[in-house]
Amino acid sequence: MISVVVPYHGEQVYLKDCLDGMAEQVYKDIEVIVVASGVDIPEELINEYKNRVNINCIGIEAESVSAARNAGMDKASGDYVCFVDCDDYLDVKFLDKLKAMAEQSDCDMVFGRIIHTWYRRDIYLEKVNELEADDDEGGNYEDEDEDKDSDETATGYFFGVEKGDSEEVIRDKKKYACGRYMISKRKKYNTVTVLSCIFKLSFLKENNIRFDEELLYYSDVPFLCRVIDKAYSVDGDKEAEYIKRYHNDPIHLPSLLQTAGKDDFNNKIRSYDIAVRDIDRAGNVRFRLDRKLLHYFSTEIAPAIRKNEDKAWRKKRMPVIREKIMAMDDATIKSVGRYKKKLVKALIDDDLKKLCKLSGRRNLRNWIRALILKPKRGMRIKEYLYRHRFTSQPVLDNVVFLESFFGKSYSDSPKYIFEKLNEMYPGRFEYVWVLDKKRKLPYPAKQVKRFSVGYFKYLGRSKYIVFNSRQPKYFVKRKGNVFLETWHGTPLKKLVFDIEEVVSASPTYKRNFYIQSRSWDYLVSANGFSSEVFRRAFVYDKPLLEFGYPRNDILHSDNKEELAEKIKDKTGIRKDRKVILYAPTWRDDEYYDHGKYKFSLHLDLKLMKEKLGDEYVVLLRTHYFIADYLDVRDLDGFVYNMSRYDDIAELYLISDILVTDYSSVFFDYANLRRPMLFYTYDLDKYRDVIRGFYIDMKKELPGPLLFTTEEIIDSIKNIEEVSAGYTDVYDTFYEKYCGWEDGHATENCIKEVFGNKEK
Ligand code: C2G
Repeated sequence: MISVVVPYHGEQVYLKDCLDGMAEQVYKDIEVIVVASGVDIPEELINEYKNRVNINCIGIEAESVSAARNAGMDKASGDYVCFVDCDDYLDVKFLDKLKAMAEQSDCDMVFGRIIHTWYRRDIYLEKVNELEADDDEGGNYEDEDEDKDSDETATGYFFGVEKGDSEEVIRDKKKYACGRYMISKRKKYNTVTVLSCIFKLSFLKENNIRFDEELLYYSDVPFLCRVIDKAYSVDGDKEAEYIKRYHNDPIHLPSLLQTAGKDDFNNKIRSYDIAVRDIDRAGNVRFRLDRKLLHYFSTEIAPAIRKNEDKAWRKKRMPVIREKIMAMDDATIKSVGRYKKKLVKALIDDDLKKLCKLSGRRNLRNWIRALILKPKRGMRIKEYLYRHRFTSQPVLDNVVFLESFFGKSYSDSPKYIFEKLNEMYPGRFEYVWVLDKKRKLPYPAKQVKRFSVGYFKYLGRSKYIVFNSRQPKYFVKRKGNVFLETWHGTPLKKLVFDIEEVVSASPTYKRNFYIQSRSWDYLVSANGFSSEVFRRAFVYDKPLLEFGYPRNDILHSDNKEELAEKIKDKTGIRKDRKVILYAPTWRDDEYYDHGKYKFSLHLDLKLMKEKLGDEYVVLLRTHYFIADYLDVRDLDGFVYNMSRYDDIAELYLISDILVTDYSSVFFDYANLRRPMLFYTYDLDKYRDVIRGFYIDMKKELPGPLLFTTEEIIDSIKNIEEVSAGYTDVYDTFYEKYCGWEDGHATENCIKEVFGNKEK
């Protein structure tokens, strides 16, 4: 029998996946021991599994993984014991394969391999099945690069293979190099782990091998060191897969390592100390462990010493690491490369200057190497200038730096803030606009391309920053900076921390968003609903500007008709027809590349021309993420492609009906109280699979959900009747989402942010 010990510390959301993985194991002779440490036993959940798997739960007071694993081991009655974290899950054949190998070679320990994923189990399995199906059709998913970067069979890899099978077994190609982010490319993850292994219980007991309960982190290291040191036979099977889940929400649901923080020097050193205490000084395990410490010293500690100006910090760390390294065998130090040897010498000589010089030179070498070898060379140089030059130069107190939709247009709230600032405070500020293509602007402003040197210069030096999306990850918030984040829409689609599973976005999306939004000083919210969502989904607790959207002021202006005439003149849209604006959003799952999305037109514009051409024209407006520029030349005079037109608010003004889908455009358009139709041909997929919505579209939207072009045509032909059916719903909708809009949002936001800051 195999006893599977699962430490549990309240992570209910994950435990189900873990237990499903156990219940579906091909090898049935198992006992699962869930050990709740410092939290209530999840009895209800455990009971649900009692008839599917032999399962028990015990509770302990201590709140540590080591204590939980030990308690589990004490309860275990199997021949073998296996440790599984409750946020991970096993492939169904995992235990079967390892048990077979353990018996075949009479091993004290057998290891499988770790596959990293960001997905919950059902999505993971779906992806694997898709791949296997593709594989059957001759597809090839093996990816050498991914393979090199993963720390699969991390344990075996770290300890070498002297007691096991050939290196091939451990480093063989990965079968499931699949899914955009399914398998992490990070190498740095803790590489010594008991996960993905099974151990002979009698062997552990005879040698009194347990987890050190003093250690909150890295207790696997001493445990494994002892196992390998004492084991008679160790073997590995790459086919046995342990699925390790990365946590994409390190803020609310951090993994143990994510709580350790960046500077976990003390934790690592303690774990090293305990590990060396009980192993053979002259043995191979000690040799490898020491090399690992030397690596840690050269790649992390030395650069940290170089970068950290804090003398006390250095003083504490240098002697500690020196003592460890001095106690090492000469042969170990001789075995490392020249650079490490020199660093060790500087450390032993207590020559701080030399140590910093060496590390600095290495850093420069790595940087140049990366520059030569990696793409985006120019970007790296500019980023370097940003970090090391522009952000050290004085802040330009009168400069306002503005960007809308990543520099793709002169539009949205930043546009209106810019114009109003010029009206309210003529000559007080200088302006820099991020714009991919030069525009004629109504007021003087410098224009820089996104990611040009000028862009980085003003990103680094401008006092005021006004963006409607996120700024780059490496943005440095400077003392004196005022960051006004206008955002770009009332949310229908779930945002950041409200999204349970980030399937399409980068798995680091939540973490990055969290870091980026820490720099914001003000966030614009158009209604109470948005305020509530932003506070929670962005974990944002700084001031909200609750006046409505600056970009919507124009929709409340007294001279709307006059403006509309001018816009029609400017765009050349024929005036003898009414205007339908079709403005759909983007689809997360249809993309070419990062930020470049596909759009396939489902609306039959030819049919629309045939049926509505005498009375209407259509403005086709795709989302700014859409890379496809739809060719509608054969519908000239009926369809106008306005996808590259700067400001959608101007298109709202000239249109009589809006057709959209899940885009936030409808919250804004409602300010005009004009009719809206929702062309939601893929509603179920979009809502349930891709995103998840905040509101019930069927109940709350002030217009019908339609699924075919025929239905759209029919509704347009009877638009008055259709609209009449939504009068009450429209009123409620308007009240909830447009209630704050009074045409003065821009002015009010400016007063808050720039108001009392006269110089
Ligand atoms: N937009 C546009 N043309 C479209 C769609 C959108 O100009 N065809 C503009 C509108 O100003 C809209 C904004 O882009 O309000 C955001 O677009 P959404 O379709 O709502 O999608 P997204 O960019 O994902 O933002 O909280 C808002 C959400 O984050 C949605």
